[in-house]
Amino acid sequence: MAEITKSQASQELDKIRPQLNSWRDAYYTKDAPLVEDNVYDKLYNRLLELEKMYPELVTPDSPSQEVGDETLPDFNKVTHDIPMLSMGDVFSESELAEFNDRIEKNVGHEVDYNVELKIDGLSLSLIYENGILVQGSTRGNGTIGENVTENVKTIKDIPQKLSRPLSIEVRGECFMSKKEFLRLNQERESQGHQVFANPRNAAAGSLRQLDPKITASRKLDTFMYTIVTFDGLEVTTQHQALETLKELGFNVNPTAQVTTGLKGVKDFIEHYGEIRDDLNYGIDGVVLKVDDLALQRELGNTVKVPRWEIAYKFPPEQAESIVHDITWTIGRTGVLTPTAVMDPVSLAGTTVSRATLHNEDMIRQKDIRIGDTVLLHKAGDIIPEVSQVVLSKRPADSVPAEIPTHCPYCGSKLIHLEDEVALRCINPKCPAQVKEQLTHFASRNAMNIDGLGPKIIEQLYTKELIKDVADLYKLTADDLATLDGFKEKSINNLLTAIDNSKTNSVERLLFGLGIRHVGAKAARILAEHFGDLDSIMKASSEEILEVNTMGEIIANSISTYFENDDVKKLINELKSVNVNMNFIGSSNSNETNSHFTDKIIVITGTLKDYKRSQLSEILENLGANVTSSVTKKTDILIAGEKAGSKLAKAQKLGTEIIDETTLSDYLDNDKE
Ligand code: 1X8
Repeated sequence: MAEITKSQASQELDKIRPQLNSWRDAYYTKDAPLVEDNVYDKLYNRLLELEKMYPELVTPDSPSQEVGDETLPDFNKVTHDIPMLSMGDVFSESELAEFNDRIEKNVGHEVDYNVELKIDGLSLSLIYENGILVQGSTRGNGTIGENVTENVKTIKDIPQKLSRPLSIEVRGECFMSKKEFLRLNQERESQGHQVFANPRNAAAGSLRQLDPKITASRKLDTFMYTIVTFDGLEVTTQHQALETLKELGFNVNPTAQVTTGLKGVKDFIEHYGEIRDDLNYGIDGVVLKVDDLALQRELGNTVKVPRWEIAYKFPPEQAESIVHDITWTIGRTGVLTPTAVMDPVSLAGTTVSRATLHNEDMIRQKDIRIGDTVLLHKAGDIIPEVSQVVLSKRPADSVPAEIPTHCPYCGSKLIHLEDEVALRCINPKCPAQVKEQLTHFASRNAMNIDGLGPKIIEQLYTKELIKDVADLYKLTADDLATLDGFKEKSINNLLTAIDNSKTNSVERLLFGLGIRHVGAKAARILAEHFGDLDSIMKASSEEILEVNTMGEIIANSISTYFENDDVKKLINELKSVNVNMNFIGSSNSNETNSHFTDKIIVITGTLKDYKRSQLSEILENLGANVTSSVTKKTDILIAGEKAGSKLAKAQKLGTEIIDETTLSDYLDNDKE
């Protein structure tokens, strides 16, 4: 590193500190980061470097002097009697070896480590009295955290009562699964709300809610990993602590291993570095803990971090590409979403050529322009995103990206509803929106019309054979014969599928209409409660509010929707073509059901048509649980080419084994 003078260092520090503080504020108090972790880390490390060079320049309010995290002003505070420390981190195997050397020198011999995954969530402390949950709190600044007890009580995998009447404090990580994160963001995007940048921010934003109902509506999970006070428990090692936590009723991450010295650590890091895309939760590294608790106490803590544990952080997976275009796609509720179209690059296991830019604000904040070279990463290991523009590579003639003022599909003026960040087209006849609505109506969880996907809808709409969902039921064989590639068999199949959908239980119709805020689940609850569509249409917002879990937003949205004369006309047309308007019951419900629903699935070998992470996502969306190793519990092994030991094991256990062709057949049946 180049030496710099004290006055240069001081000038640089004056720039770095406010920058870091504003990033920290956005990250911790607003749960909306402005930059990627590694961009923050890099500047933070520069701060440490300069302060190390000139310790006299350290100020009491420097970001380096804080333990981390802030608390929201609206929450009651709790004091952590035993501080929730952060952890030292290292970024290379050589630094890991230095950590191990220090320990061995201190102790005088090799030690056992418990190696655990570092979960990308937020730390949580839980206090039980006589086995009953009495307090849940966030880490806050390590000493003072936020009291989130009522919110914590809505998290399903946290026991309200332990299997034994102990008075103890335990700690762990609260996180949102990738699947729930995708669901929540889809919902938020369609409602015009700002999407969460990654599962960790979504978890923080969901836990740190003044209204516990909101926390309850977002599925949060936990992995607990520390017993802080033992209340007579006979536990002498970290791995016993994990076993005990499990016995007491907590969710414990199943991957932890004990290893002597650093022997097994490299393999552990390598393995989970490779399969992290396949896990349903985000991890950002691996934690090494001295296994022997007595030894932990002996080693003690420095001012900020324990000496007996360290986090190895995975390197960020990044790639560079050039933005050729920024396109705006429209959803069925009229929200326009910008996407950067780029040269294809390989990033964390998949080829990426598009990245969502979420909304106008993000384009402005990051000043992303056509022609820019950008750094890409995957948010929460899944969604390709632009981290930042490489300004040094910006062309001289570059101009800021244009934000459309009119709908690219119908030309109507775009607006922001209330104080939404999203740009919306509010023309109900906008062809792009209508096509999206038709596609939604036919989709699996709605009317489930097999074979009626976006491409066919596009043709039907362009040929003016359909303009709304009622027209689907008036299509004839002659109409369908005009579609590309449609012959007798395909015509009959589609007509039968459309005809069959008339007998669906009414929640499918209710969801398929695409009423704002009415998801598949709300539709089912309403259908079950009211029994038929007429009763729902007649219900006042007050009557809807009386239904369990329905809030004001849904209630108002439903009554407003059905007040509309065009909607009334549409429902009458659907009635006249005999679309069922009654609740039939769960056998015909809109819950996903496929060959893979509720199955525990392992994927192995090389697949031709699917990236592993994409396939995992598809299967998880069908309700499957994709795991990494074959055990007695595994229901299905999907075996690609060159499948090795996992295939042998599945054969031995008699597990159902599916090759790629069979897989495609099942998925084709499940589609649309
Ligand atoms: C933070 C985390 C720890 C563990 C997993 N995920 C984390 N984010 C673990 O110990 N398995 S420990 C920790 C901390 O001490 N700050």
